[in-house]
This record gives sequence, C-alpha cells and structure tokens, in this order.
Amino acid sequence: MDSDDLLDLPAYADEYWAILDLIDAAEKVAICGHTSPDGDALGSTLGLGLALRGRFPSKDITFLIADDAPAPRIYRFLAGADELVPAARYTADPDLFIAVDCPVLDRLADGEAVVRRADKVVCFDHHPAREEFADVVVRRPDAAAASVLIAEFLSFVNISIDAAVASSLLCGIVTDTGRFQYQNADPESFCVASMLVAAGADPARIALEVYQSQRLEYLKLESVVMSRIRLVADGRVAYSYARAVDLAEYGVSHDECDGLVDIVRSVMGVEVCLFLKELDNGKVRGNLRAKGALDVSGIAAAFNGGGHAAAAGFTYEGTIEDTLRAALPMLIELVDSVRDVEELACAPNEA
Ligand SMILES: [Mn+2]
Repeated sequence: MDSDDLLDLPAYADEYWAILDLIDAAEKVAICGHTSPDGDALGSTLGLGLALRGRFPSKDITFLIADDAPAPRIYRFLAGADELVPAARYTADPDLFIAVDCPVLDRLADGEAVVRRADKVVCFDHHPAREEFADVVVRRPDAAAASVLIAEFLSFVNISIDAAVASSLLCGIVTDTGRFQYQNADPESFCVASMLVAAGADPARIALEVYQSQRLEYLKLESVVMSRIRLVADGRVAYSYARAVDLAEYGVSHDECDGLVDIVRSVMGVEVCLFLKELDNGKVRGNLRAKGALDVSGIAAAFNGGGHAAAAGFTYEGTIEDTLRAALPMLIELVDSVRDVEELACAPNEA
C-alpha cells in the first residue's frame, strides 16, 4: 500500500462533514436536480434521497423534480421515481435544500422558489459555475457525474449504499459518460461504478430501461434526424435538427430527444456537432458535442447556455435557420482554430 492509499481523503472532506452536520440538524430536507432532468439529475436526486431516508428514517425528505412534468419515461424504473414531487407543488419551507447536478439557480426552474424559502442550501455539482448560490458547495468539474460526488459523499460519511441507491447513482454515471464512451469516462468513474455494482446496482437493467426500450415512433424520428445530417468544414462539423412539427407528427415528447445528438456525433471524422430541437415557444434548444479535446462549452456560454467541454447546451430565441446562422460559424471557427489535428487527438481529455 502506498501513501496515496493511506491518505485517501477526498478533496471536499471538510464540506462533506459540514453537509452531514446540516442534514443532521435539519428536519425537512428537499433534494432537486436541474430542469429537463437527465439520468444524472434524477439518479443523484434519488440516490442521495433514498440513502438519506435509510439513514434518517424520521426526517421529512422530499425528492423534487424541477419542472411541473413527470420524469422522463426511461428513468421511471428508478426506485423512488414514483415519489418525485414537482417543485411547484411543494409548499413547505425546508430546513435544508440540496441541489444536485445544477450550477445555476435558474436551472432549478420551479425549485428556485423552494431554494429561496430554505434555511440552508447545499450544492453537489460537476458543472463549471460563474457564481455559487449555496451555503456549502461541492463542485468538481473534473467529476464525470454528480452521482460520482454523491457516491463519494455517502461512502466518506458512512451512509450505507443499498442496491436501490447504487442503481440510481450508477444510472447517473452511465448516462453522463454516454455508457463510458465520452471523454469524461475516467478511472474514478469506473472505480465508483465498480463499487456501486458491488453494492447491488444492476447495470443490465439500466441499459435495458434507458437504451433498449425506445418507442418505435422515436426511432422513426431518429431516422428523420439522421437523414438531415449535414457536414461542413471538410466534414469536421456536423449538424441536424428536429422541428416541432416532426415531434408532433411522430408523437415524440421533448424529453425523449436527449439521445438524438449522439446520432449526429457518431459520423466518422466529425469533431464537433450540433443538434437543434425546435421548442413550442419560438425558441430552439441546441445540444453541442465534441469528440477529442475540443471545448464546446464556450460556444454554449456565448448563447447564455452552459455545460462541459465535451457536452454543452443552450437555448436560442428564433428559428432553426436563425440558430444555425448564429452557431455554425462558431463551430467552424472552433475546428479551424486547431491546426494540428493529430496532436489534438492525442491530447489528454479535459472533460
Ligand atoms: Mn450531470
């Protein structure tokens, strides 16, 4: 055993103890992830929530969902998903609000009002943030998922991780790493995943529910998005889109479209890609992805969005065409800014 094993203190050890104290002192606890929740937002909410209920059975611990909408169908198999309460319908003033997987207040949607009524606020997150809104913050942009941080916290303060907690957290890691295929799939994510599987998480069930249970209507929409993929900048930039009428025609809901950007990303030779989805309110949601070491978070930030180097997003007011006119030149400039492609492909990842 080398000294690293002996000194295995997480970077946020002080914060973890402070958070445990806040939980100890609280009677009413509300936990909430970001709006339009993905597998990590829900997995870290439910994983943390179920673990805290196990340890503190007499506390009033509520699992919130930021929007006044049900959780996406593919995540409803997670234990506790049927107990998610839309934040707009939560009327209590919690002693403690725990935000997970969310870097800014307004991404908490209806949860923002609950934060303002809370006595204390804690944040576990892995997105870069411009400013903090919580009293105690665990923010590690190098962590693959917020679920990694929740697993680390629970282990460090000795709160037990049962099979249901482990499956929720593993769902967060599997989805945020794109099934361990993105640049953020680092040794820590595999190590924590291994620990969670040992604790009873069921990776086959997660894969079945999240990736092998698409509705045929969705797959037909996917084929339309695929047929529209266009390449620019010598094939280094790809984009495609889905219009509101496409979603209506195929009967696909917005929350089912999260995987469509990966279809665009999968084209050989593409370094950065953009998938646009027309919303019903005259706005367009843009999803950006990068392969290799290019950083698309700056482009998202230029449109007041956010995210990571390899995966980021933004909302634009206008049509699909307006958004393409605004965003494509930035994507082309980004790939053109890198002359030595070979060197880039070998650079250490920065996700
Ligand atoms: Mn996340």
